[in-house]
Amino acid sequence: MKKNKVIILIALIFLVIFFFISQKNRLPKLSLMISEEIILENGVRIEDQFITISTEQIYANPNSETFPAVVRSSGEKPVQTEYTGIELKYLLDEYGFNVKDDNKITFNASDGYRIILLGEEANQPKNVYLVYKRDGELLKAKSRGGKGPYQIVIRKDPFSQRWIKHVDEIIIE
Ligand SMILES: Nc1nc2c(c(=O)[nH]1)N[C@H]1C(S)=C(S)[C@@H](COP(=O)(O)O)O[C@H]1N2
Ligand SMILES: [Mo]
Repeated sequence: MKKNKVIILIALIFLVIFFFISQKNRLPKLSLMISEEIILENGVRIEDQFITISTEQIYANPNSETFPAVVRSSGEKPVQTEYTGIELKYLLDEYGFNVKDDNKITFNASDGYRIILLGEEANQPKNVYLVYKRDGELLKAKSRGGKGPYQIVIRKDPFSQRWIKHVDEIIIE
């Protein structure tokens, strides 16, 4: 009888440990919020559309590209690197949203950082990307000391203030 209780207790402890480890390794999802009345290609009309995109969907995105960039981190020398990501306008397009020049795009990060771009900037060819890899390695989440799992890279913007890290929400108005 007593032995059984001990076994159950040990199993429970393992379960709790396993639960916490799996929670810690879970990557944040990306939310897309389209807060404008839009009409999809199939004629469906939606208001305040809310879409959640999983990490798996981002990593497997067929529109992924790898491109070179120079990173200027504060207090360090510029570093030549390579990013892999999806051009923002193509990503939004996949979810039925065609960026217009006068759209306002707000990016929110898990640490409270926020930047706002105009649709115009996102529409410039090969300019605004949602990246998930740097030099071939997946960007780590903030909880694991990384800059990801997603970061916005604005190639035409040489200063990285607007290269928002840990993006978890994109709002289009
Ligand atoms: N989420 C988030 N992104 C951010 C910041 C921040 O504080 N939080 N700082 C910005 C600023 S001011 C700079 S200079 C760069 C710094 O990035 P790095 O030093 O990690 O390369 O990230 C930009 N993106
Ligand atoms: Mo900065």
